[in-house]
Amino acid sequence: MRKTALFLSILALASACSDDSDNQDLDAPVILSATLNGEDHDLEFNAGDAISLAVEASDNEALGQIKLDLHDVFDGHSHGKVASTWTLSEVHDLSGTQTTFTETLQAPDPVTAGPYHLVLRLLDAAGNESEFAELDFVLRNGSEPQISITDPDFSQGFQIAKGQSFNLTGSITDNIDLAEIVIQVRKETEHSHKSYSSTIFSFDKDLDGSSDLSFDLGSLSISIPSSAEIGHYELYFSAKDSEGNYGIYTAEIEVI
Ligand SMILES: [Ca+2]
Ligand SMILES: [Ca+2]
Repeated sequence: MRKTALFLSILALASACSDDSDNQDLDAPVILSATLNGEDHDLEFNAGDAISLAVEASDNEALGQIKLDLHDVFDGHSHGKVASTWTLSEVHDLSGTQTTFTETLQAPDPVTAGPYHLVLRLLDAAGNESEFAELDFVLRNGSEPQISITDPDFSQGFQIAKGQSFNLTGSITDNIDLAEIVIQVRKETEHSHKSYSSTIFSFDKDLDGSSDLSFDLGSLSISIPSSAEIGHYELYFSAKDSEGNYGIYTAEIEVI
């Protein structure tokens, strides 16, 4: 009698174990690297470019799909007419546990110039989703506003103490008409998908009328609040023309 009960419970255990081994894969796949033309930062492309995407994908059991989502990251202000922007949404099947997905992305021409964003996600065969990877790039079409900063010289590395201010000298020009400029000093967090944890300086100016062919920065003063956290920040400077093109200038600032 006892033996039978033990035998039954061993059977039950064996059956539970076998259920466990049939259980779905619970580990999400991982994007090991993602590049456009072999690079993953400071990316700039032109309208009409053929751009090579390469994504190294890995999963513990079996890869399922890769999802590509490309869209503009314009600031959403509605004035100025909005021409066609580059969007792309694709899903491709993957297999195996380790692969490098490659595809040539064809930038449209004509296309609105400005900042764009390619977001990548993986699914494994069991449906687990990876963390996303993002590739930010600036697309040019030749008629976007041109931003020229003559002082300070950011190429040498620029430090500023919190509580201090510095002057930005330079000019912005456009072939037809400038509509708006935005200047920010901000800190980007990891996985920041369009959000910035801390913007410590913000300047926004609308430029209306066809006379605004050029805008002289003169000496625009940028103040770093004394409450700012020390660390690396991005100076983000965007100028929008009346056709909706954005010219983008970025530089690194170290707040000490
Ligand atoms: Ca998995
Ligand atoms: Ca223009």
